[in-house]
Amino acid sequence: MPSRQASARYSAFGLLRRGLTHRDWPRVWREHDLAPAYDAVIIGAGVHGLATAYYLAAKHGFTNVAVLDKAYVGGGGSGRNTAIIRSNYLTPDGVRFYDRSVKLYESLAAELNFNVMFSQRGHLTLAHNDGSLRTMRWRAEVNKLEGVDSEVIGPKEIKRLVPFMDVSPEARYPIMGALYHPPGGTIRHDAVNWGYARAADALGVQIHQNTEVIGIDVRAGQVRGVQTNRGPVSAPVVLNCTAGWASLVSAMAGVALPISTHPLQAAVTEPVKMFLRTVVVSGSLHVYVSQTDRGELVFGASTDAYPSYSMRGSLEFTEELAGHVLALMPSIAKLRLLRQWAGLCDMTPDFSPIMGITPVEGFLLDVGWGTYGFKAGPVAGETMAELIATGKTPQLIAAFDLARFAEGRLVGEKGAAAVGH
Ligand code: PYC
Repeated sequence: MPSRQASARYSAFGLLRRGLTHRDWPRVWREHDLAPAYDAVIIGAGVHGLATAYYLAAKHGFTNVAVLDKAYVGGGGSGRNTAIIRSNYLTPDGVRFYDRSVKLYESLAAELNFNVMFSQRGHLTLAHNDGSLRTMRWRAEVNKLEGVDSEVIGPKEIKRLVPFMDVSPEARYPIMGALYHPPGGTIRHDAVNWGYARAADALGVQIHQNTEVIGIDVRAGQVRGVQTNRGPVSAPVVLNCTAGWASLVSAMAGVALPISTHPLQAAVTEPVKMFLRTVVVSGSLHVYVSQTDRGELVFGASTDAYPSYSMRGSLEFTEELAGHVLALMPSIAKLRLLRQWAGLCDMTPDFSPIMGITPVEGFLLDVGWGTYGFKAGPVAGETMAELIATGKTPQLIAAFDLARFAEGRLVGEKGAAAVGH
């Protein structure tokens, strides 16, 4: 929890006074000189790195921690996703893990004293053929066994939830059913990043923006620290929490990762009156959509087919997205797209993350987050903080270790992690 002093800085009275006078707003997180040594260095100031720093300080009393980012807080995947939260995965390992994240998100606003705008509006994954329907049933059964609220529903119930959807057999891609997951929904991703950053800062963690790691020091099989564009820093623990550059950063420590990096594009329309309450996903049509509180429709699709570090939008994406969306929702043909953007997705062979120890002692991983990283931020932070503080791998992430690729223990999550890949 934030300290009493920090809470006073953000009290309701303080908020009112500053709101009325527009003066004396405290910095949400501070700037610091880079110290020569820390107990732990976290690379990447996205939701994973910031959450790890926060839980290290809040739950384990570790505050001599630096979070380094080559750009700015939440400027990578944490600010470029479509902010969907859910736990309706396919494998028991996946379901348990993401369910813990949903639980942490449910109490996050109170925990951080920051409105993260979590809206549990329900999540629908449509099935347009027998194969998809079978996978939805499979997911629903695994979800129920793990205590997660999910069920397969038919066209009548879908129509009740999304009245404008054409659920008739005459639709171009008839909807045979859907996996309905009531606890799923959307969140305000920037607020989550800022909330964790503010709370970690208040507990004494140092956040260093514009601080690029350019080398990782390893001697006798043990990590010793990092080289940065602002000078060297020593630390017995270095955690790679990057997305997009995870394999390049790990290579600095001599650790090879089975990751290929692909851009994922998304787009948003002009705002219109609220008409879509639930999140709607169609794997077959490679599209997912939700409506924000401002009324914009946020769309995403599959990752670009080729590996790249480029974060630009493309006309091919817009054309394909429009075609797929209109097959599902012909009535929105006149809506105009306002913006499109891209984030980088580190894809692993089994569509599951890589978390935990590496052959280099003290060099830890929280990477390989594909298209599912934002929703895992809180649980990744909680479990990585526990690993750093106790030296023991929490059971919740044991299945996601790096060694699984060499030992043939893949966590086949493609049927639920992938949105049309
Ligand atoms: O897994 O829910 C998801 C997701 C949404 C956007 C990209 N992935």
